[in-house]
Amino acid sequence: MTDTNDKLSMTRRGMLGATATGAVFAGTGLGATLMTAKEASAAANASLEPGELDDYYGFWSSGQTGELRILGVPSMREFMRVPVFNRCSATGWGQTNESLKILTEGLLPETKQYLASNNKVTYDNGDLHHPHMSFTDGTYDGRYLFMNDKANTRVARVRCDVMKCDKIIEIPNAMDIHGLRPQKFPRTGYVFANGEHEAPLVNDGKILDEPEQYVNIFTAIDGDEMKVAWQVIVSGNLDNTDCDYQGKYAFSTSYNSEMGMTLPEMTENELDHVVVFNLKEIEKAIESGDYQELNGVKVVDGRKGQNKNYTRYIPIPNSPHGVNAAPDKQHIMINGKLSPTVSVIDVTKLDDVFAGADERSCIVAEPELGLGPLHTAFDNRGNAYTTLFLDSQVVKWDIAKAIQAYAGDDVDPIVDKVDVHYQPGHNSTSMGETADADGQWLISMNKFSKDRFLNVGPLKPENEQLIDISGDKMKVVHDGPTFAEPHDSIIVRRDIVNPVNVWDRNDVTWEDARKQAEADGVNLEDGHDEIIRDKDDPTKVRVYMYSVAPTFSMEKFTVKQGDEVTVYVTNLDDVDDVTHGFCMANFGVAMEVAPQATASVTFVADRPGVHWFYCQWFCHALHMEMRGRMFVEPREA
Ligand code: RUQ
Ligand code: CUA
Repeated sequence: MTDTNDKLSMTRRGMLGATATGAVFAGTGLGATLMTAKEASAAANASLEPGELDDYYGFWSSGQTGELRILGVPSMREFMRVPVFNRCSATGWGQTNESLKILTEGLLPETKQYLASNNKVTYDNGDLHHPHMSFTDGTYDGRYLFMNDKANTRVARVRCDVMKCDKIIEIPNAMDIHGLRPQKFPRTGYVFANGEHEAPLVNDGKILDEPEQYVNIFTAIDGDEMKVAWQVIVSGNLDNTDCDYQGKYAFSTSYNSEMGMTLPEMTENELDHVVVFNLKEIEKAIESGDYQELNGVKVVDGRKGQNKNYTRYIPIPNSPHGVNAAPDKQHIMINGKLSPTVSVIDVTKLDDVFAGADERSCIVAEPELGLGPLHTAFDNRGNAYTTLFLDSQVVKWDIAKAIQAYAGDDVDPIVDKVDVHYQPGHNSTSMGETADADGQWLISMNKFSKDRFLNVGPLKPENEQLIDISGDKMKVVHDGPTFAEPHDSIIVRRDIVNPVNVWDRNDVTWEDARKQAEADGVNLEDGHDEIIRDKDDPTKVRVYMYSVAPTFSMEKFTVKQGDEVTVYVTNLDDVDDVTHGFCMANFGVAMEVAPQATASVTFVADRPGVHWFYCQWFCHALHMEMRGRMFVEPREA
């Protein structure tokens, strides 16, 4: 057993007694390793006893899987998968009427048309990179999580009270939303979203090889309304974004300032830039009418050379990637990627830059850290932690010392380096992207796992490592394999997140079902059991039933072949954790119905005969018996 494994196998309870002695023997039997009490207690905290609760919620993206995941930190146990941009077999996300409403109502008209021509009503894939929580006064407020879909240019919101997605909007004019961050101050407020890829401003098939006609689009979304507030046209591809703690500026890294289409063209220049957006000036432009309206959105021109105060382009070494605001509320880290440096912007110097000072005058440090810096996270002691993709390391560095070194002092800002396995992309620290950073844990999200786990074939999991950063030295304490492909995560103190245990019967999620039931004279709030044939369209049948473990209220119902059937199931159990499901076997229909929720699904009953529906969520000792029959009478000849 390795040193680390020995430590992890120690229990927190065991350690509590042991720490008093000052030093303890980790592991059992011969070959035990001596470690200090502090090390031991830190390592022990990473392993929880069965039944013990984590200190933090981790919200994870899932990349091309398209869902949001909830993990516990430090245990790294996965608690839940929240479907967002994907189709979920278990919950019926992408099939229930309630989810289809959310998945379709924010799509652009031309997208709906395109999908219809492919016999679809919505996309069933997505590429979710960046989950971020809403803020109030510079720290998480537990209201919402926002996330991007790079694959189909969407932004989604998840309600933290029920941990379900409630809004998805497609962003017009932009191509492929990548970087995303909520406004930190005074509150969210805006959600900033970067269009990654450039396109002709009017992209109607008339322009291909005229690079000067291509633009990129930065979008500010109203996070309360989930509507686009405004957009800015910029020069260069937008990668990641973040904003200050003053509510004045947002930042986007931009590679390909050349606006090239091929790799050699895109990496020609020595310098790319970070675009700084002046929120007040842009809002003024919207008020005063200095915008064009494109697809219903007010779009401000912030391209280079416009000589307006909407944007500034700060030269940064070639191809910067991550942007991270430090909890000191003053410094913004621009991660070099192709350059071994992180460029540090001092936000207090930006007013001068907008007043005409040299663009680079806001750079107060540019430490050389190692190869392939991608993202930076923070503790509450003035340190930054940057992932080095090419070096497969995380480097811990002192922000104040980096500033002194840039000013000419002979100091080395690098405090520590640790090997990670392998090729890290994002990292995140506990509360590290808020003013309440607490310097306890760091997750290194590594793109390759190679030899860290049993081989599962050519497609391997990613590896996320938990690193204890509470001491001077970083310490890797846990490997966590994950499936395709979490990019980013946030680690939120558990007292901030307070989901409910059962749904409120008045929840807005099934508003349409409630209205339909009302029109049909059915009371969803109590025992009900009705089959309603639509008066205007007699091929439409609505079946209302409820569930109380271990039965559906309906033992059988009859429809005609070819009927369009909508089944509404209301779960009248109000007991914590008694979720039912409704699966119509051989009809490709299944959905989750959580306690006190109503869910509905529509299908065409085009298979005559007896068909069983059953509860597909284990709910009771008699769960297998929780079933009923749909009888489909053959179409009259
Ligand atoms: S980006 S690995 Cu999609 Cu967040 Cu940097
Ligand atoms: Cu209800 Cu299983």
